[in-house]
Amino acid sequence: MTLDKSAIAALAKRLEQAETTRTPIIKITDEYPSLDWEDAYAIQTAIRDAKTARGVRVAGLKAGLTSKAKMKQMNVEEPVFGFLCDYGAYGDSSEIPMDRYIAPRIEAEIAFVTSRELSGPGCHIAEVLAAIDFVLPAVEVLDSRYENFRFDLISVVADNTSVAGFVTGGRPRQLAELDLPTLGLVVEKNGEIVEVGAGAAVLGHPAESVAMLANNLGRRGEVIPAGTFIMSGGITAAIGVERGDNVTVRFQDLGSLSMRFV
Ligand code: OOG
Ligand code: MG
Repeated sequence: MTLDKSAIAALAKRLEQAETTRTPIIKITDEYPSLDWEDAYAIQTAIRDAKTARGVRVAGLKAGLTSKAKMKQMNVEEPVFGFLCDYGAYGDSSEIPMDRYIAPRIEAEIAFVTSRELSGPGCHIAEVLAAIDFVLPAVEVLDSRYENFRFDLISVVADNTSVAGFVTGGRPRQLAELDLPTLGLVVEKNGEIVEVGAGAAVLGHPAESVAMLANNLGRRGEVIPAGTFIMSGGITAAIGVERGDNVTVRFQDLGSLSMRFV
């Protein structure tokens, strides 16, 4: 930890303002080159606390940069973790207003809802599998608060891992009915196939990223409560969207999700 409380609070405020005013900022490590992981998660937590104090509900948790495609796209090597907000939730066939975002991107993910608490350190995939209530398809809407998506891992963690929203619904299924590593999906933009992928893109098995999330939270004195909606990380590279774009993701066994950017 390199920053004191007031510096953490000031950076949290700067990032939240960038989100609410849709005005991108220079990545924070340009100003504070020695920021570490602890600083980054402390800033993210300060953003969460400011939001919940205003009545925002945390709608779930997420892992990111869990696939080789995403790590390569973002030029980073480690997963990151963040939280989802109630105001970012969209159902299937939603219209998503472009004016809420700076430069949104979308990516396809497998999501879970848990039926019991998961905690780290020491959480492993078998515990996660035992705690999955059901599996559902999801699309994450990302929007970096940094200019031109220029960021590093520390900056992106502080920016709540670029969370902007999420679309979910589709056909929820029991884990035992599915083979998650071979579960395929097709991403279409305006009727054209733009990405294809399978669950194994996420750390070999998407439940693996939930174990990593529990272990990351454990280091910060937090747990994944029972009943948590968790996005396990992008299977495909994120694709940019513009006003008028229609996106449909077809998931094997989990139905499909559609959205229109307006
Ligand atoms: C960082 C967030 C990555 C994922 O699923 O890989 C992420 C970004 O790409 O802006 O959510
Ligand atoms: Mg994601």
